[in-house]
Amino acid sequence: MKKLRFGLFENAQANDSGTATWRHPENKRDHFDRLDYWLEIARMCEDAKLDFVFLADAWGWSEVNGERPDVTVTESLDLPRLDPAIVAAALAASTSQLGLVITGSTLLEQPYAFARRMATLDHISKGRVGWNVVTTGTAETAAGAFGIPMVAHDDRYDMADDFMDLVYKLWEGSWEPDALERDKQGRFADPAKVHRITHEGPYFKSDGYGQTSYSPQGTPVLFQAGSSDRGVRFGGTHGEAIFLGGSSIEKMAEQVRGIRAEAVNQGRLPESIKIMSAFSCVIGATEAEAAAKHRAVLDAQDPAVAVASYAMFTGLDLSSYDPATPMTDLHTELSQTQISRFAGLTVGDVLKDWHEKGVRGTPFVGTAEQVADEMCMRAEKADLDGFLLTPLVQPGSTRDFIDHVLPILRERGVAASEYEGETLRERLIGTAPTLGEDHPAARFRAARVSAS
Ligand code: 9WY
Ligand code: RBF
Repeated sequence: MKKLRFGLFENAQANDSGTATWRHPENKRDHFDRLDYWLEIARMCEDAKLDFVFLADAWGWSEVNGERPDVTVTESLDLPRLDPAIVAAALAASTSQLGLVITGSTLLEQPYAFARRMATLDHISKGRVGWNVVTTGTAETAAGAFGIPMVAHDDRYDMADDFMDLVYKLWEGSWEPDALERDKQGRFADPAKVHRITHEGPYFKSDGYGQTSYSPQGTPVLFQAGSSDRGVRFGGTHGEAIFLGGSSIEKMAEQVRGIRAEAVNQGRLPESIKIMSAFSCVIGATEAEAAAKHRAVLDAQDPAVAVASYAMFTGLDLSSYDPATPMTDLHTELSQTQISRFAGLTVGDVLKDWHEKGVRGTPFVGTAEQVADEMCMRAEKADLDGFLLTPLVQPGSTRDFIDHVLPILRERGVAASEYEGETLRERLIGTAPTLGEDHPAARFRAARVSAS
């Protein structure tokens, strides 16, 4: 079996992923706005040689029929939160090897400024940065806050394709990798190697020079998590690492085949994309202890969270439907995955389930040995390259995984014990520090553009 990769899912807010476990007595996530919280998490991950910490982001919040329910604030559903790029910058200073992956929205960011921010992070972290490209699941409330029109789901992906072309030009085409000379007796940089870029796309325009020189990875490692049809097409085109929501093994195996086939359609090697499934677990010394721990997590949560939280991801008020309504009768322009993953279930089923799962799959509850068995089986049967650990209680859930499951996976030879390579791309994707020639960004490289 191949060596698996591991990342930790995090979020710079008190809760995440549609659940609200901040009240759990051992959960420290309510202090997400203190640097100490993040320093502890990053230290724990780097000491355990995890590949990266991932910070999700959504900008928006929950509204039900145009109103913000009080539970959004009383249980802290996406309000308040911090800026993940700034948290990542702080962690670049406190770590030396851990990958730092942040979510960035192609709907809400300004590509010229965003390209500079990501390149800055890549420089100061010496090539440890990744970008989870999202079109933003909470597009409606976020668009209102930004004062821009709402853009429909698939149109947001067209916009994202245009955004990518522009940032590729800035990262790959403006400064050649050897433009900087920093020679006090000579010159700082070679003018022949700093190119003007122009972009006249359907959504974005730019004319000028990238402000950052070529960073260690050029383009940050590109992550993608969209599992709608249009999202998979986008991921197969641009993604280097793809997150799956974590469902049944059969469904994941089908998704993995679809993603690899899409990569081939786009002229890329199927194995050039690393696919990582989200995975939550509750670990105990015995099954009974694990089950009791899981119950304590569920009991810490206010049941009123479910309706508001589902509305945040889809804009739909599930409590207003007949519980017998098939989920496939619903439609959203926000996160379509949150409808399609429930095919075959009813509105009533989902309302019951959401409290336990939110946007994640069902947590796996058992002993460390059972968790390790489950992970190996999922990886093998669904052809996964690794897991995105989605903790229920922090730092406890991650600590449990590191202390009890990781040693078993190491013993079985499926988890690395040391960091190999310098940059995140070398470690995670297993290639050179910069993008390969089969990636669409390569067509914007300065040398190629000036030769044509
Ligand atoms: C996240 C993980 O509808 P899609 O499934 O194509 O605009 C829709 C877009 O938000 C979603 O795409 C998708 O990218 C949702 N998504 C995530 C999905 C998964 C499976 C593991 C992490 C995700 N992280 N959407 C984010 C995120 O941080 N922000 C976001 O808006
Ligand atoms: N965020 C979305 O906006 N839409 C999604 O469909 C979505 N699905 C997710 C699935 C999993 C398994 C995980 C771990 C995260 C997902 N997220 C999604 C990201 C994240 O939880 C969210 O954007 C938070 O910032 C909101 O609490």
